[in-house]
Amino acid sequence: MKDNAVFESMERELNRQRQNIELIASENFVSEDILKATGSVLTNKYAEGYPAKRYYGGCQFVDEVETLAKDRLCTIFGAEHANVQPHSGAQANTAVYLALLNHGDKVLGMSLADGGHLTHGHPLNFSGINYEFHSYGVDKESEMIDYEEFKRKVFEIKPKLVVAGASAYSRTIDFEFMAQCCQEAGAIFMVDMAHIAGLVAAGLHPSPFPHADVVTTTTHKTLRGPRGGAIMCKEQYAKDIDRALFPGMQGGPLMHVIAGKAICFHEVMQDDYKEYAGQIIKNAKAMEESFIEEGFRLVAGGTDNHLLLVDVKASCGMTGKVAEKLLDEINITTNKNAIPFDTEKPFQASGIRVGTPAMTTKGFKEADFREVAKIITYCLKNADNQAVKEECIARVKVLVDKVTMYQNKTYIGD
Ligand code: DSN
Repeated sequence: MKDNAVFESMERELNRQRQNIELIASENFVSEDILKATGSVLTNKYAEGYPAKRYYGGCQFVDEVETLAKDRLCTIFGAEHANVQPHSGAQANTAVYLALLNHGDKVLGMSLADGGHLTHGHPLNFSGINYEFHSYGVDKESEMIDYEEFKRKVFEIKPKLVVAGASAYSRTIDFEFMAQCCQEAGAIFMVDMAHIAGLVAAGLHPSPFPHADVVTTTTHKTLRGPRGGAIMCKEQYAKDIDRALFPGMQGGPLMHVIAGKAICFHEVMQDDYKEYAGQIIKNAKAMEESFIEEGFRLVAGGTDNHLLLVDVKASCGMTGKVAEKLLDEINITTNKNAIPFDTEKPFQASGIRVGTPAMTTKGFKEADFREVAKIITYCLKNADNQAVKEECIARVKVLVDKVTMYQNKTYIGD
C-alpha cells in the first residue's frame, strides 16, 4: 500500500527538475551514488556521539563511513579538524557560535542586505537575537566589499568573532586581508564558505585556509553533495565545537546523509571535478557577457564566481518578485534577491540571483548559458507578450531536451 499522494508529488518534482532550467545559485544535482546513499538503510541507524565514542551499539559500520567523510574533507581543504554532522549550514554556524561565544558577545558579519546570510546576524535570526551583531557591507559605487570599512569596524567594535562569507555576492572575497585584520585586532576569524566551497576545493577561489580559525560550509551547493553542513577548524577549537554540536544542539547524526557527504568528497577529489568547477565560472562569465550585451545592469558589474545578481528594476523596471514569476512561467527557476542599497522590501526586491552550478552539472556550456541569458532578457523585456512567452518556453525546451542526466531515472534514483 503505497502513499501515492507523496510518491506522485515526488514524480512531479522529478519532472520539474528535468524540464526546468535551474538557476538557483545554491542548488545542484547530486550523482546517482549520492542519491543511493541518502535513500539507503543508513537512515535506520542511531549513532549519537562520534566515531568510536557512540551512545549506541552497532555503530561499527557507520563509524567507518563518518571517518571516511571527515578524513576526506580534511584532505580536500587542508583542515586540521572536521565535523560532518551538522544537518545544515545554519546548524553548522549555530554550533560555532555556541562553542565560541557567550550570550551577548559582539560579532561582526556581512549585512544580509549586501549579500550576507540570515545566520550572520539578522535581527530575526537566532544569531541576531542572541549576540550583539554588527555588520559590514559593500561600497556604494563598486558594490564590492568595502575592506576599509571592514577594517575600521574590526578595530572600532572589537568583536570577539568576525564572520566572512556571503549568499549573494558575485566577487572574490579577500580572506587573507580579513584574517590579517582579525589577527591584529584579536578577533576569532570564521568563514562561511557555503556558496563557494566547490570553487575553493578546485583552487578557483582563494582559500580561507589556513587564514581562518573556523570554516563552515554546506555540502549541497557548489560542492554538489547531499543537503547538509560541515565545520572545519583549527585543532585548538575542535573539542569545543564537537561538544557544541553534539550534545549541545543536535541529537543523532543523519548517517545516510553523512554517507552521501563521504561520496561527495570522493567525487570532489577526482580530476573531472576541477573541470566541472572551472566550467561553472566560464558559464557565469558567458551569462555576464550576454546580460551586458542586452543592456542589463549587473550588481558589482559582473561576476568572478558562480553567480550573478541582475538588477531587474534598473534594467526593465520590474521587481525581482515579478521577474521571478515571469521566469517561472517559462520554466526558468531563479530567486528574487535584494540588491545593495535596495529601495524595495526584501519580499519584492530589485534583483534576481542566477547561478550556474546546477545546469553546469547537467552539461550546459558557454553557448547554452548565453542562450539562457538571452531568453531571460527577451522574456523580461516583453513581459506582457504571450507570443514571446510561448517562444521562450520553446527555446527552453530545446536546451533541456539535450540533457541526459536523470532522464531514465525514477524519483528514487533507480
Ligand atoms: N538559502 C541559501 C541560499 O540560497 O543562498 C543560503 O543558505
